[in-house]
Amino acid sequence: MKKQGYNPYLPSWEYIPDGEPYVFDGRVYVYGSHDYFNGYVFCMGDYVCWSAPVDDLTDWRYEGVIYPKTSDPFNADGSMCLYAPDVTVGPDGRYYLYYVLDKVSNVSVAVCDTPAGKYEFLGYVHYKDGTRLGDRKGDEFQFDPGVITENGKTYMYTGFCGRGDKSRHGSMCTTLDSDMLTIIEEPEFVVPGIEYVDDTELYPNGPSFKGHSFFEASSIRKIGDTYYFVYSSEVMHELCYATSKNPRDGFVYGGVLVSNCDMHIDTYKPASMRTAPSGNDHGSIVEINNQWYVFYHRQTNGSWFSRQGCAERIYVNTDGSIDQAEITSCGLNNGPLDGKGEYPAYLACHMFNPDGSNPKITQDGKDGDEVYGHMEGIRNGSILGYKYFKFDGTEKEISIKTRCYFNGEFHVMTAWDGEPVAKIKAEGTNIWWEYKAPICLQAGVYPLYFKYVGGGNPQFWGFEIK
Ligand code: FUB
Repeated sequence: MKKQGYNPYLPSWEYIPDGEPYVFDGRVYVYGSHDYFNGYVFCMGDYVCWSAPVDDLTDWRYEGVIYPKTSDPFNADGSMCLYAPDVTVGPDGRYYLYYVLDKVSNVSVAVCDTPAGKYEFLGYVHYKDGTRLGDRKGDEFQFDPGVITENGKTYMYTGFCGRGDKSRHGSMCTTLDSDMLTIIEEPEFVVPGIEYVDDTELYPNGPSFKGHSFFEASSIRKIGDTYYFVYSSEVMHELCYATSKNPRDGFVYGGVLVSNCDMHIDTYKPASMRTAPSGNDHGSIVEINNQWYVFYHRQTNGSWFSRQGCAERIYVNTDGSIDQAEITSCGLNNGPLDGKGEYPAYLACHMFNPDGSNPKITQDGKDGDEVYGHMEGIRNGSILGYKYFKFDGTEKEISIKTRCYFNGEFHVMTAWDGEPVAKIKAEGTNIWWEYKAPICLQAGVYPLYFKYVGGGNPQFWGFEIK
């Protein structure tokens, strides 16, 4: 079968959340945290990197471990986790990796001559007198650095603001010298946390952020002469953006870029309905071959600690605004998937039960085992959705593979609340077993949904359309 782009865009056994995508020398590199399958906390792994050529976003290459967690002098025993990193190219053309450890409020910096080689620890971001940022009395908590370098200066955005915590004001911008470590302009609050949206003295544009105040995941990009600050808001599942012409001041709320449960999207469901597990989110935007994408992550394995990178196409309007992208199964495919073909269950972008809970995408084996993901937690009324496909009207048969104890039917629909276009009877087996039914589809572009009607708990490997 022709290679296509999917969500998640990396193999289903890879768990890279907090993705920061960049194009360097004709390849897209994604820097992120490293979760484990069945992880019991966030970010249990070393930093690894993946890249793809800009002209084939289906061809991802594993670049290997770029930074072991024990490389940081504060973490020689490996007892802390590497949280969401970001990378920027310094004035010397080298690549600088910024991150925090999960239990330390200091920003660490590592450096490498190439985008995905072995990064070496360089130092901690510090004031001119050598005091580390985060250690000086009055310094606010340092978290999730997002960086951009221009004209010898690096603007670094950090912060984490929880509801009810008045000690946290918002995301702050700290300017660093060309050595990539020394502070030349002290932290300035740029986007308000939930406790300070109404503080117009601190944030003249604060009220524009109401309902979407800064929570975490600072990330920064520039389009033309405008800075786009991308962040995860107080509701966590959404990535929002704010814009300004000045990197240290004047940010105004722009909108939601994506929500990992498709909240707010009202084209195929009520705006408030969640069609996928909702959890924390982190990512950014990138232009690849003249097209813009938002990278974000989804919650896998029924857990917050096994997150996977996804991406959607976005469109920058002529006024600079960006509309919210729908979550899909297509990822970087730049269009719908082929109507005929075999599709593994883990490509589901929608999964929900009648009571609002969610079936889960999971995998057999242990972390690192290269086996395709499948779906579990399915019960009577569960709906699994895949979008979009381009059907040509010649499709004749649909088959599914299932296993486990159950007895029922999978209703195939082209809308989550639509009428079945096929019904596939299936029953429990010990191994993956195939069941088929004839199908007749109109030519066009639309999703496919599978609704389970019956008893027991089938596990779902995926489907094939011929
Ligand atoms: O991945 C660990 C933490 O979870 C990140 O630092 C946050 O942004 C959130 O995604």
